[in-house]
Amino acid sequence: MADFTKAGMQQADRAQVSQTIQEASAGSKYWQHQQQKSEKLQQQIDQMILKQSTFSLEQLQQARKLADQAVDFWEQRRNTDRSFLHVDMDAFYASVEIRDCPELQGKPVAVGTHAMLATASYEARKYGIRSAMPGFIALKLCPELTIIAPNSAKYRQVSGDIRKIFEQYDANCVAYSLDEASLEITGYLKLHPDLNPWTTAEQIRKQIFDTTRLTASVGIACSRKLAKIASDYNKPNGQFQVPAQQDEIIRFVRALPIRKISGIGRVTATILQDALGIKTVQDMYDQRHLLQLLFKESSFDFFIRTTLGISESDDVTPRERKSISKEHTFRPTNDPAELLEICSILAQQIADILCAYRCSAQTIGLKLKLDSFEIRTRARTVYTAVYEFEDINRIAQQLLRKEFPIRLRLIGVRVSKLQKQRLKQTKLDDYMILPQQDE
Ligand code: DCP
Ligand code: MG
Repeated sequence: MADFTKAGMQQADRAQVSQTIQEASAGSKYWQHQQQKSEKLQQQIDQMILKQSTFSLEQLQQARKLADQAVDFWEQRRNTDRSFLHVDMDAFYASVEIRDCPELQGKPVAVGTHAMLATASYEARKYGIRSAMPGFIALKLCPELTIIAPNSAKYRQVSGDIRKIFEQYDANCVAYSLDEASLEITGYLKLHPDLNPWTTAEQIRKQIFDTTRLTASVGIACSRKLAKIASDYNKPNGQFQVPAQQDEIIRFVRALPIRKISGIGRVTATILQDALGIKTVQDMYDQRHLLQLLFKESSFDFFIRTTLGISESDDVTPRERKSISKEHTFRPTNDPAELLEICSILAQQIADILCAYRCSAQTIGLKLKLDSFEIRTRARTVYTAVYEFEDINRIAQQLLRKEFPIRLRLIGVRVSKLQKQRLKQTKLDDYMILPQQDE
């Protein structure tokens, strides 16, 4: 199902896009499996509805009291003194390609392959085309679409250039991918009293454009998470500020559909909506007593903080990441070339993230979902941590080749044992494989 909450997708004809995808995704096993999955989810929802009907008035009142105490607890810890910008390039790969080939200006353009698109220009999004969609389906939605093969080296060059700009504002800026970073500008603003968060965002966007001829969108807020959400508000080529005041923050978050909150995925959203009627963050706040009764403490706490727009922490040392993974679901195939291609696109995505994080990985793993839905994992640990696309791809493809012949519907690539340094791989390392434990 296409994700119409993505920027630029609002104009697409939903019914027609869904129909085209369904027709092209023929293969009843997929739908059968979706069906089973939703039956299980439905049971969970039914149980929750049943449980709700057993609560006494006293229990509900007590739960409301506890929920309000949690609200007070977090309100006392609210901090609106810090300023964050979340910068995200617009239709990144596609914009780079259009910049370098002006005939494409104003035309629907996607970057990727027959098997999978990495992204699409805003022009292409009007047709419902988006990242992770197979190129052949995109061409059905829009036959005049131009699909360009990814040029990773170019995107990294731009990523390095914008990174240098970000570091002028925050030496500890956090990059989440090649095109997206979070900056704390609290310190910068103290040194530049003539600027404010809004004008600083304008200045950064101008600097990015002058350096790269590309546009970016910026979210401005007093927490990283709010800034990220805000970065999507005036996309493309815009900026949006959540004022650093308690009432404004609450107004902003309460209006959001719960799916816009990072940490609330499809399953949680379905449960909240179907069992509790929660569609927006305001609904979540209104039902806080039920959330207190039905969910475990840590989830409840997360929901309460969400309704207040309060992050757990905005400090730079986020929980050290243990692994990075990317996966892709597709129409089942046993075509070795197609499987190797998908594997290689995922290896590229992982390499890009490692590049943004400036780290390397010692273990490279594969997750394979067979046509039968059986899941297999394979992994390999090498002596010297790797980070280049070529190295990750070679190891991932070796693992995949060993499984041939195989008919798959999903491939995932996962790297773990992350290291904070990047040492050049030597040829010798290929032969120095550490004893293997499948993770
Ligand atoms: N990307 C990818 N595969 C995905 C998602 C993204 O290869 N499933 C790549 C291509 C994108 C880049 O990462 O250009 C940045 O991802 P974004 O989610 O920021 O998407 P865009 O920058 O393309 O579009 P937007 O304007 O919505 O930010
Ligand atoms: Mg982007």
